[in-house]
Amino acid sequence: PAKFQWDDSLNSQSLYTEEELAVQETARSYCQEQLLPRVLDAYRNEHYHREILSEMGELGLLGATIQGYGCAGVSSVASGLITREVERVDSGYRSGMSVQSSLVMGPIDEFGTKEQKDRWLEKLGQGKLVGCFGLTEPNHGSDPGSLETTAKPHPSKEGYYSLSGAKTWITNSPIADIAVVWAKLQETGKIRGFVIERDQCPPGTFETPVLKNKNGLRASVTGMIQLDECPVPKENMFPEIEGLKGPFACLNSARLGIAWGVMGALEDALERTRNYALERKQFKGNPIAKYQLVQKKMTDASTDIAYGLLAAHQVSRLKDDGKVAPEMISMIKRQNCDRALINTRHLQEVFGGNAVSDEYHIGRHVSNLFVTQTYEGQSDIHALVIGRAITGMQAFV
Ligand code: TGC
Ligand code: FAD
Repeated sequence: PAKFQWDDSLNSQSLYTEEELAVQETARSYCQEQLLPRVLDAYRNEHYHREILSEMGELGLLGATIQGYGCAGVSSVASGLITREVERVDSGYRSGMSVQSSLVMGPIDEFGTKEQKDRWLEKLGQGKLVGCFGLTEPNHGSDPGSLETTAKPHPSKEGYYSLSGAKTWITNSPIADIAVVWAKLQETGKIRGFVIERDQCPPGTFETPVLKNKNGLRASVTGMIQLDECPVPKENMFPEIEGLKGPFACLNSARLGIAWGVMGALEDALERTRNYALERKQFKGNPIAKYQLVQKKMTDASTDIAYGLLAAHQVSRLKDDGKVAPEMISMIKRQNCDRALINTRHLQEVFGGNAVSDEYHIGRHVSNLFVTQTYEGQSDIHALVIGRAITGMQAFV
């Protein structure tokens, strides 16, 4: 019989192609050598090192599934392996990357005109420009269909819309050069997507105050987008896509990335717990790894990682074959985020008092994983998306 590998219990590695494994290796080396040494400082000081996006761009990690524009054009599995490696270090680093790749480059690639793609995709892929994605508003999070930000013909600038409204909890907004913003077109009442360029906005029309003192995702930067009659050229609107389908199409990719990413965070938590439990001795000199209750916590985590990776792999292959249903993505986003949060919370106990020190990294993962369970559709919302597909009845309203 084959030997059981505790760090890949159901041998998910055997499902990846040579190219996918090479991409994973590139991402892993970068993350362990370049990101891990920075994360404690970033987390303590709530500071996002902007240059990370440039470094990721140089390695081809941004917009990795996009064909052309200097992007890597790899499979959704390879892209998932990148997010897994980044989030093995920190969910905030994965967040900054996911927004850039899936939520900014994604819609430009999928819905943009040729001019829009030529203008922004390559620079975003290189990390020379930073993007953010504004859907959530102070009064509308789980229910983005009710958003209040409006776009109307600009009263004094021919060929421009005027955008007004507020977005909140927006990853990357304080450092963004461009913002993909979803607003209701006054003429039709339909949601449309706009690309706003910071350097084209008159003072006071586009502000992105930072949201400080977060107790999770501190290694990423989060802010608002405040729009006060902000003039946006008509050619910066995505031409065809209308309604919630637009933002949700991008969210499908980002949510798939999160389903992979959180498994990386849980894998890191398990590895750190195992190392600690083998070293730490209590009661007659026994390593605490010898005790049944400690072993069960690690068994639960290992099982959920193995199942979560297999499910993410399956849904990614279906996506690339054009056979994915959004509810499949809801299922793995919800399940993997919930299991990652619950397991890291249990593993945290193995560290005893040391869990309180950030140098053991476990508390950081727990705080981050609460956020992953909340953004891009809180877990209960995804439960209702699946429930609707099972019963044919929506339970949101
Ligand atoms: P509903 O009637 O369900 O749908 C309206 C229209 O949208 C279409 N649609 C989808 N299309 C593609 N993929 C999906 N996943 C889709 N889900 C819905 C749907 O077919 C319909 O199209 P049409 O042609 O009929 O108009 O809309 P609803 O208003 O009932 O929505 C309910 C619900 C709960 C599903 C939805 O609003 C939801 O998912 N809420 C969660 C909100 C959310 O995920 N926000 C994310 C903000 S971005 C973010 O958090 C980034 S964090 C990133 C980081 O830092 O890493
Ligand atoms: P609410 O919608 O107020 O929900 C609160 C609770 O009520 C949840 O538990 C929810 O499940 C429950 N609930 C709501 N409605 C129902 C219902 N019908 N039935 C049952 N339960 C319900 N957004 C962006 O657009 N872009 C970003 O880049 C971005 N980045 C983020 C970064 C961070 C750090 C955070 C914390 C959030 C970010 N978000 C972003 C926002 C995120 O998507 C929202 O926080 C999330 O969608 C939940 O919305 P809400 O916070 O308004 O919660």
